[in-house]
Amino acid sequence: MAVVLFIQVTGLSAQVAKDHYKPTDTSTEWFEEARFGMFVHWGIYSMYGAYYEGKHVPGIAEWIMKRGNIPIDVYEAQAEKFDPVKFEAELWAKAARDAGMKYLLITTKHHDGFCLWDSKVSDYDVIDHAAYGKDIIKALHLAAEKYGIKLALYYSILDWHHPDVSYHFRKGKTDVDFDRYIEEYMKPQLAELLSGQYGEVGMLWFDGGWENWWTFDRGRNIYNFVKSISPNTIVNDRLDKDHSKLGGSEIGDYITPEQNIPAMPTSTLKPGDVWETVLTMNNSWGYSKADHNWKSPRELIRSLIEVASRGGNLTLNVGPKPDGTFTSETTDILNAIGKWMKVNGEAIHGTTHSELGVMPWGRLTVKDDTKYLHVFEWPRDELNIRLDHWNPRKIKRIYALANPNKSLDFKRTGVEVRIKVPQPMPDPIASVIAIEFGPDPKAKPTSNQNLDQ
Ligand code: FHN
Repeated sequence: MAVVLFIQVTGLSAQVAKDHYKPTDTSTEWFEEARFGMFVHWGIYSMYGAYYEGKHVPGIAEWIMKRGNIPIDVYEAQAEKFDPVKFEAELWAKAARDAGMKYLLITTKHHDGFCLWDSKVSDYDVIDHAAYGKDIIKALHLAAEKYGIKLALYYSILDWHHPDVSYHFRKGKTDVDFDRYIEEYMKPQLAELLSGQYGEVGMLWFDGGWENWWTFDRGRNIYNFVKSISPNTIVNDRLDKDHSKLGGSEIGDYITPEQNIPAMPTSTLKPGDVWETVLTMNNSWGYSKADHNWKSPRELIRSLIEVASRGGNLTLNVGPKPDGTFTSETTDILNAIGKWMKVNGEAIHGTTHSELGVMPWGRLTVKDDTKYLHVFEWPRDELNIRLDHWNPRKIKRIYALANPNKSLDFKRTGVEVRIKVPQPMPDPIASVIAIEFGPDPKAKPTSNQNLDQ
């Protein structure tokens, strides 16, 4: 994608084309280093659990207000009862940390408009409106800090509750003003979230810009506003009117494919672009009593590997129950991923894609002078790999992450390396073999280097 910037030069417009997605200078280093994070969808919709008036409302559960046509006053009355007595921010942060996740992205305000922090420009929040009366974002900020993970905040552009933009629910209301919502509500709320009371917010994740009133200029205006308050906060690509073509957004610091792992490269997505796949554990983002379609740890761990091998992040969703606890399925999945990450996390964090691409036996990631071979199909005897880009003569050592002290025997024939693998496969989901190279691993072999051994 070509981002086109117009720069005023002595009164004349000079056009500068950038051929890289990232349009700002904001560093995304921590985010790329992280590679894995937790998304949390939690709010009043969690209380319904996809049921309204005793009936199941199909579709993603956080949309129940819209899908179930729940009137604003009924939803408000439900919100008054929000009292997650078992919520412990530290348990969430610890669960994320133990699963190998490096950031926690929470819905401060989803499409229903209810705010999980103490907003001064709204009474429709967890302090003023709900039984709970405590600032959830503050608790998560402190817990995230304690467990060494970054706090990231989701904010919905559209709002089914605010009088100026909730026309779906306030039929016939004509005195609406979209810019009033932006200037007098959205911006002050963002300023609250970025004021420092929740620490330095790692990233802001906008969503819901598909309604007609949202425009490219309004998106750019919000982007600049965020950067003017918190220049280090990275911002996703959804402030642009149309972010649906991956890498096609002209506003934002990173790309957010949803429920899919994009091919790499494509005409708009290139190695070096910063992107994140957001993925649910079952079908719904918010808690649903009806959704039992849980993905297996195997599928999710392999998705994490797939994403990392293409140079992206995985942000895996959790939909907590209304009392503030995770479902047992969620906890089991997080524990299984954590177990795998404890052994293999170094092959995910801080890695990037490998130019070698997809292997018949699995995937690859790269960090500094080490190549990580994520093996799905474990061979009976030897694992073969062609090192077209790196010099096999520079290999220092090969070992399995499950047993890093034991070096594995290997043979080199030309650019092909045959690694003798231990039996049985250390982890049937994916086992990682590290090939450690000496300095300058890409240097071409010299004429007197015999590659066969
Ligand atoms: O409508 C939302 C949905 O509820 C959920 O928040 C996801 C998360 O990426 N985003 C929107 C759909 O694109």
